[in-house]
Amino acid sequence: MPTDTLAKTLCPYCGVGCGLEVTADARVRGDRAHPSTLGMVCVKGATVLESIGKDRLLYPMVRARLDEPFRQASWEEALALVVGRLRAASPESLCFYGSGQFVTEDYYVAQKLFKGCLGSNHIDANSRLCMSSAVSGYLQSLGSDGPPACYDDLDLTDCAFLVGTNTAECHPVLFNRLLKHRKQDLNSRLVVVDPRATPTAKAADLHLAIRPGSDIDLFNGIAHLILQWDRADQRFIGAHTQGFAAMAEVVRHYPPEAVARRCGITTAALELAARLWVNSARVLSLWSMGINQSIEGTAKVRALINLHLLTAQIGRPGSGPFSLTGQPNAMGGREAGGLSQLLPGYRSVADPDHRRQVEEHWQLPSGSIAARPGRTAWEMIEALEAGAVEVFWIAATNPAVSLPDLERTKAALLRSPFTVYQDCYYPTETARYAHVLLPATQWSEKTGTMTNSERRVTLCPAFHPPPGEARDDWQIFAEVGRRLGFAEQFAFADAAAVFAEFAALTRGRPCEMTGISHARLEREGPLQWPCPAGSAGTARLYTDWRFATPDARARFAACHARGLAEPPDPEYPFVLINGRLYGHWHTLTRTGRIEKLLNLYPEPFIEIHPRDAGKLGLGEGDWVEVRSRRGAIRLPARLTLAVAPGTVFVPMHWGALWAEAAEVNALTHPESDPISGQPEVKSCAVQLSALP
Ligand SMILES: Nc1nc2c(c(=O)[nH]1)N[C@H]1C(S)=C(S)[C@@H](COP(=O)(O)OP(=O)(O)OC[C@H]3O[C@@H](n4cnc5c(=O)[nH]c(N)nc54)[C@H](O)[C@@H]3O)O[C@H]1N2
Ligand SMILES: Nc1nc2c(c(=O)[nH]1)N[C@H]1C(S)=C(S)[C@@H](COP(=O)(O)OP(=O)(O)OC[C@H]3O[C@@H](n4cnc5c(=O)[nH]c(N)nc54)[C@H](O)[C@@H]3O)O[C@H]1N2
Ligand code: SF4
Ligand SMILES: [Mo]
Repeated sequence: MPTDTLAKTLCPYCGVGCGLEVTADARVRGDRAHPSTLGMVCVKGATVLESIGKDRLLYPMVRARLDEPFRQASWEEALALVVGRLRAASPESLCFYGSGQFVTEDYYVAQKLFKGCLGSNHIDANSRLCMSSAVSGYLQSLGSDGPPACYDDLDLTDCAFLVGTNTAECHPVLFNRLLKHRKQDLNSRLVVVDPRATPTAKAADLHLAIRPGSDIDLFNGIAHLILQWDRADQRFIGAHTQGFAAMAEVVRHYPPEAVARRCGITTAALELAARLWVNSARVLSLWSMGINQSIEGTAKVRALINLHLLTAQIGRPGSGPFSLTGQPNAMGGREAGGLSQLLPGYRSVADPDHRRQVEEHWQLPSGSIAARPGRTAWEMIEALEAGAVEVFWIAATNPAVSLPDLERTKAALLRSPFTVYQDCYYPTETARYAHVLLPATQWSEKTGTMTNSERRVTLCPAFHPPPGEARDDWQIFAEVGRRLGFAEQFAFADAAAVFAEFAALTRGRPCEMTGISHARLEREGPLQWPCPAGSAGTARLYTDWRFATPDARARFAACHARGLAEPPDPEYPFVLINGRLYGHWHTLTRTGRIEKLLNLYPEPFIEIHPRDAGKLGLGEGDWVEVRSRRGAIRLPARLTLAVAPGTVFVPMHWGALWAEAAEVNALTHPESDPISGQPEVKSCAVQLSALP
């Protein structure tokens, strides 16, 4: 370690998971020794320290009613209040909503408390809005969750196929790595599938600007051509897959002309994409929210994996399906069982053997864990509406900005008889809906592990003292557990002990981490799972083409395209899509407090095609009212060819604290994928009108 280094850690923003070094004089630089990112960082990682000390929630606060002001309380008083409410409530009436910004230790202790000790599976996370469709897509197609590829594959691929990901802005370090590879290997190609000409799309060899929601048409159309050209790998298909015939029957109905028409692209572009796929020795597909956030997100993921299975583009260097994880530790969340249908170690609550294994590990009586998957994030909102919730505990997420249909969401939050909100900052939009605020430490103040998109686990040590009376999230859950009478279950000495107990529960599972401990991570640096004891970690999954299904065969999916849940119509003629900007993070709790980043992006806006703007009489900078069936917002117009006529784009970042009437989720709807439970927050139908 360089002598001026105070700590080595991981960037707490996106799922790239860049290794960082923090210096004694509070500078941040890339950690060249971190195997995932070799010293690279983007502007968010480089400036993260500037947000850590600002506007912190320093002590617990309580109030009896939402229309009263908060008053400062001691931890003793706040915890007694929370524990009393938990004791009085039935498991069915408890809901916990957490986050991919927890460390794995937070996640694990929360699962133990809720699913184990309190007997409630109603514990979900914002990953439901994020990676949930990738989880179910991997599970159904490959037999288990877990991205099969690794970052080295970015340097080895002949064709990177980027779908519904604005990698240049959202996973910038990986994008730069792809660009560097393309410079060095002049034969490698970059294909981008995105309705909007994002900075990612602008760098592509081929940009397919498909209509929002037409991804399955595209994937099935490519599969159709692969079969028509007789370019499927029949040996691989025969030996390692199931379900080929049913898939082939479906894609028969996706001839190029019809597909091109539905996607709004030319047949030539479609054929070129298919040719690039079949003529490249190694194809790597990367995807993110343009795929997952959809009522058919699971099917989108699976239709994309179909292409890999058709051509044996998996389990080999430079190839494979590769979901780009959103949050820094959404991966760790999945490992620790952080969705309402999961248990730690990639187990599911619906499986009696899995429940028994976890109950034994937790030393809880058989039957402690409920057999039914709990509520998803949106189902918790519906439960609030139905008056079925006694305690709603929210931590490390800001649902009063990030959940869909905000008017409904906020009305539901107002109905909660008792909401606990555990965050680092104050104010946030969600604090308005809380009865109890619990101050949490954040990155740099607590020790824990995070897993990045390539399954690599990094230790993030505490190197700042906690501000005020803030406590680590897992410590708060453990203290509540002890007060509820589970002294033995929550007797952890430190975060390393939490990790050790969790890792032991992954033995023999796809995400095995029994070879990983805090001590080893500190000594040897980050490690990639599966990593059984004695292992040096694993770069790629399925290299022997044995998949995680009972018969070791991967599954083709036979799925027709459904399209958008809310397509445009004469009354709401525009499709609104939304997403992220390079310098901002989600609901601005950190980046809104960093001057440099605010100056880069001072205010929200709406992108409109000049032809649409002309029809509406709008010029650059003119104010527009954007209205959906659920709400309306007001934004200045940006005229650009980046969106097609009929489509508009709005960034997701600005909540009520940061701009007036600019919340994109005032417009979105909660229609969700029936398999993954992931809402289609990516798009909805809107009407536009010029404001005076
Ligand atoms: N700068 C920055 N980086 C981040 C984050 C951040 O807040 N700021 N957040 C992190 C998190 S949690 C996440 S989940 C990721 C998200 O990373 P991305 O998914 O890359 O980000 P988004 O901008 O939400 O959406 C990606 C793209 O989907 C496109 N899209 C919309 N509809 C469709 C469609 O029907 N089909 C296709 N193919 N594309 C469509 C949009 O035009 C957009 O360009 O970013 C992570 N990284
Ligand atoms: N329309 C639309 N809506 C979306 C999306 C979209 O693309 N479009 N994307 C969705 C996706 S992919 C995501 S991931 C969500 C993100 O949405 P949110 O999860 O609401 O976003 P954040 O602003 O990251 O909120 C994280 C909160 O956790 C706090 N925090 C940070 N670290 C810690 C910690 O260690 N402990 C505790 N207790 N608190 C901490 C921060 O202060 C902040 O308040 O938004 C979703 N909503
Ligand atoms: S690419 Fe992601 S992980 Fe890396 S520095 Fe930027 S925000 Fe942090
Ligand atoms: Mo996300």
